[in-house]
Amino acid sequence: MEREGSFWLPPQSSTTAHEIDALFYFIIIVSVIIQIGVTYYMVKYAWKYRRRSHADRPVDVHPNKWLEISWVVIPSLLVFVVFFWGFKAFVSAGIAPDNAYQIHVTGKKWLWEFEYPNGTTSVEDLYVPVGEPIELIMTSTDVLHSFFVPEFRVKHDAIPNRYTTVWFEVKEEGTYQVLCTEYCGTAHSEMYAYVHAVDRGTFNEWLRTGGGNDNLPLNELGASLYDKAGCQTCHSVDGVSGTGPTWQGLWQAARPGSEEGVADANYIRTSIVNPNAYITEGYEGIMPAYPNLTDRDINGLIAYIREINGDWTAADSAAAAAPADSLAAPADSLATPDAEPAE
Ligand code: HEC
Ligand SMILES: [Cu+2]
Repeated sequence: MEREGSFWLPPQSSTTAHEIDALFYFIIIVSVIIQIGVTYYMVKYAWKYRRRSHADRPVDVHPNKWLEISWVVIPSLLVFVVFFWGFKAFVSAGIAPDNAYQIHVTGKKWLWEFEYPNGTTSVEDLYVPVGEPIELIMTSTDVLHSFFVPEFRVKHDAIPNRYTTVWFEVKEEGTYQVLCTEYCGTAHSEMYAYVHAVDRGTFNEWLRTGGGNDNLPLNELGASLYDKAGCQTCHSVDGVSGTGPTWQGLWQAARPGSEEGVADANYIRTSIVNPNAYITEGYEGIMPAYPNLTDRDINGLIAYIREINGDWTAADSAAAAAPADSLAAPADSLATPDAEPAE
């Protein structure tokens, strides 16, 4: 699985990358040749016709017809070549094959969310089968973002209230970085994700298990969501406050205005499903809502917050690891799946 880039460009990991690169190199090489030629004659004539004495007079210049025709015709031809070649590459990179597998992509401040045809969702991890065309149907919930995978030579804006599409076919299994290339605010530079190109079997299994999270104990599910759902861009677990408050010391901390006056399971649940219900003192209400998190996901996040605050024991893990229908482990402290958040 060798992936080599060139001096300028990362490896060509999608089936259309070579077309874009060939055009890029063509333009670079032609430009360099023209640049050298122009600079050479510029310097040469600047020297040759430099001012030598006050008495100098310009000489008559007789235009050379063929020379003049050539520097009109050759550059024009080059422009046409670049146009038609570029147009062809643009069209083939822009129009997905009919059999492409479609995945919905949502950009939001500041994470990428992916939704698969069977309802599985994931954040920051885009799993795709290798060797099959994948079409992304993209939009944004807030501002302009831009989905960029350098190794695929794929880059396209995700725009609010509108769908845009890109497609690619990954050539080799592996993990490829996604960046946001539209300056979109505070955590723009951290708005990345990964494309995991895996074989069909692994992909099907990943899809079937809802992103591989179905059989994790709640606290581990929470830990994985902390990363995957993008909570870590704003919340630390080590006491450092970021865009949002740290989760260290959160469990059972005083939260005046909430139902019980402390950060319990209900408070945390409400903070996630309806971020503006309570605004933590000293912070702005900029946390996005997470409509795609399931009840089990939320229970997992609560379990994880309890764990990092030393309130999660092995017994809780055992109870939580039990079959999915005995979900909400200790009934008194974990939100039950159908409990409505207190408003
Ligand atoms: C864009 C930044 C951002 C992201 C991403 C984010 N949050 Fe928040 N979160 C905040 C801010 C800011 C606050 C404080 C203001 C408020 O209460 O809405 C907050 C508050 C909270 C609180 C209450 C904390 C307290 O000390 O009272 C919880 C719980 C919480 N977030 C959970 C989550 C979870 C779980 C995720 C991931 C699924 C998440 N947040 C993702 C910004 C974010
Ligand atoms: Cu962005």
